[in-house]
Amino acid sequence: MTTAEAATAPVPIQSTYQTHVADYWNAEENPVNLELGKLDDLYHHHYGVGAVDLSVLDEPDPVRRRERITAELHRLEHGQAELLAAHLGPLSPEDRVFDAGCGRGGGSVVAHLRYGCHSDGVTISAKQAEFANAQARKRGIADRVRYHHRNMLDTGLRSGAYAASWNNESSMYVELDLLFAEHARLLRRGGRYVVVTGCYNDTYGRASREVSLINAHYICDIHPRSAYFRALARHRLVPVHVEDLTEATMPYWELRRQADHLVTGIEDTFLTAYRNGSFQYLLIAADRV
Ligand code: GPP
Ligand code: MG
Repeated sequence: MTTAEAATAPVPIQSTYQTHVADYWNAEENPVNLELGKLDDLYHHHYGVGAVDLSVLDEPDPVRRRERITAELHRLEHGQAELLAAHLGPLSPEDRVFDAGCGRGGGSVVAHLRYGCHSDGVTISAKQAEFANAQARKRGIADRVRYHHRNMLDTGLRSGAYAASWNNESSMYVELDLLFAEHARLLRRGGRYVVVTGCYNDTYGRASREVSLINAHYICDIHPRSAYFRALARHRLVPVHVEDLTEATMPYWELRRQADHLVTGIEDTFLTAYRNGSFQYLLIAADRV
């Protein structure tokens, strides 16, 4: 058997909320995701980190300007995916990883290219799973990188079969206790879990207006920072590295808000949320003990 599936697990009966989330992702065709992904067939559904080359905004030729902004945003998103992947290792080509909420599949490809490992990605959107599998076939890696149309809370994948797993901006769609119970089940002892997430800042108080607007925009439910650590501890996941990426992601949003051909309308809300201290962009790496 080349896959860690115990059996063919259909998408379990899901809540009305989960159906609406799936509807969103089945319909989603934002240029900010498709135009960036097209550049090298790495389709990401997360934001970027790192310093921006602002000279792209001064490009005099309007067509070239658009191209350079698109490429710069993609470079920053790719940098985020590489940062997450770096925390999964070391891994060998025999190892298997689990990509929870895999979207159009970019993160699993990044992990595979870095480590040669097998990957199972899970998405609640049939369309995303189909798209991601087509990309893996096109790259000739479909025997090692597979995407499944399933619920990440109840994957049907094999217990203890995974050396590493992650959520890249997908944990705000689910109850953390259910999510971490599934990661703890799938990870072998000593395995590594990584989450990159937007969370609301407990020191601010409760969810700010901007956090609520982000929730409404994506149909998600952003958790407070504290909820992550409580839930990880309840599920034998012990943080080994915590990084506040808030400063590192703000340049991405500064550039994205000026990318007229790519904006979705949520850009200023993210910047305000980060600036008023109500929202944080966080990476947590944890060991499964
Ligand atoms: C980005 O996906 C992430 C989410 C939708 C989850 C919400 C994330 C938070 C940090 C709150 P995307 O790349 O599809 O979004 P967009 O279309 O805006 O680029
Ligand atoms: Mg995006």
